[in-house]
Amino acid sequence: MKHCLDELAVFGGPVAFSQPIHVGRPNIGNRQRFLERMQDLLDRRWLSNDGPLVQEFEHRIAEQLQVKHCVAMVNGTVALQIAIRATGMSGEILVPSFTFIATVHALQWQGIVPVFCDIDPATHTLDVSRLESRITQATQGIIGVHLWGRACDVVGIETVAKKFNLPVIYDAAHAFGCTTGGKKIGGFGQAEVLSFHATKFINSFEGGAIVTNDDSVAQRSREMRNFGFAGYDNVTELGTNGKMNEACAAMGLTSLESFDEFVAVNRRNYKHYVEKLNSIPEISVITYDEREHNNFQYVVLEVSDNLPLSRDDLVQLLFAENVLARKYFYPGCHRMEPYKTSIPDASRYLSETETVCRRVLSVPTGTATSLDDIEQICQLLTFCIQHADAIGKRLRDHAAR
Ligand code: T4K
Repeated sequence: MKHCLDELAVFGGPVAFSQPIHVGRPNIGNRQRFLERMQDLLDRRWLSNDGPLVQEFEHRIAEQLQVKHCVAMVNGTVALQIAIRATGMSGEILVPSFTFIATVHALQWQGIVPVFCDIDPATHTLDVSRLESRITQATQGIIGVHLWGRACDVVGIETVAKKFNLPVIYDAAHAFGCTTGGKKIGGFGQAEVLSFHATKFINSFEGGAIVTNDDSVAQRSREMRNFGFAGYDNVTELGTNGKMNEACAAMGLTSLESFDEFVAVNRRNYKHYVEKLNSIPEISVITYDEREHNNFQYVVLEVSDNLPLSRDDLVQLLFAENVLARKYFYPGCHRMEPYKTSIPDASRYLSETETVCRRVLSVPTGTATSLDDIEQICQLLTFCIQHADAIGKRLRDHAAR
């Protein structure tokens, strides 16, 4: 608890946390179960290439999401690249700029031109009312991103897609276990793509998956992840190595067994942040629709522009205290290379993206973050906001020296 400005670490006071408190600290499930699975896979001497644990992982995910097919992948980025090819996307594809860079790189990596569309500032996902105005003769598809696990306007997107006969893929890297309109995310569009990276609430160290109800997309994805092999000695098209290995599947399966516990902890943490911060008008915590299933994987704050302290000042203050809050997804993909150079005028039509990028702040959560940690983080934020004028002035004096 800080009582005066001199006690802030940024001004030489004691650091609030002796160890860094990260956003994205992995959730670890039952160690014993994981180690048993590792022993089994070593005994079996089947380490990769569509092994039994990968098949079981795929089966569990398809069952949980009520989709016909799940094709496990080495990571979410390669899963996106393969989904884009397997659905026949080319030319120009509409995509939000307010997403993790992997969504857009997955297109560019294959020579596809991303065309950025602005977001709705209330949902942080594609603004469907602006989608049509970005469509041209060259448009070949749409990628929506269910950011923070909050679904895009799937109905609106599908309506536009139908009108222009465009395939749709959803980047559901954040949305495992979430619903929209009571329906599980996973079965929308031609395919949806999941990530099981270490920082995701269900993790397989590194991992991802394509989930789809389309038999042909599933079949092509399966072959493409295995160099294009359609059987021994028979390659039918361009493929890559996108296979998940057995150790990752062992972690994924173990992690899945703790699904309910991880969601409960995330939910508890999220509620605690809301309770502690809701009296501060300059900070709002993004909301989750209580009628839906949410995984609460991200706790995202929006810092008001009407504050003498900017979001970046708060990040500086928190980092000094060993709270490694993140500015996901600042500055927007359009302000990063190669898009900054190839689409230099993008900010002209991405005003909401730019505003949201300036405000967002992801704070630590997950099973490695205790309620006590959250209490202290909220106290720090509250202290900083209460003394925003004086802290802002002193930060700028320091910077000017
Ligand atoms: N689409 C979207 C919308 C995504 O958000 C992502 C990934 C993808 C697609 C692609 O999926 P993958 O190909 O990754 O499966 C992290 C993750 O690496 C990335 O998976 C995630 N999104 C993104 C939002 O966050 P960075 O560059 O911020 O990660 P990094 O290394 O800074 O780690 C984040 C924090 O987690 C650090 O403070 C340290 C902590 N950490 C991390 C790891 C790996 C740990 O404590 N232990 C660990 O093992 O991207």
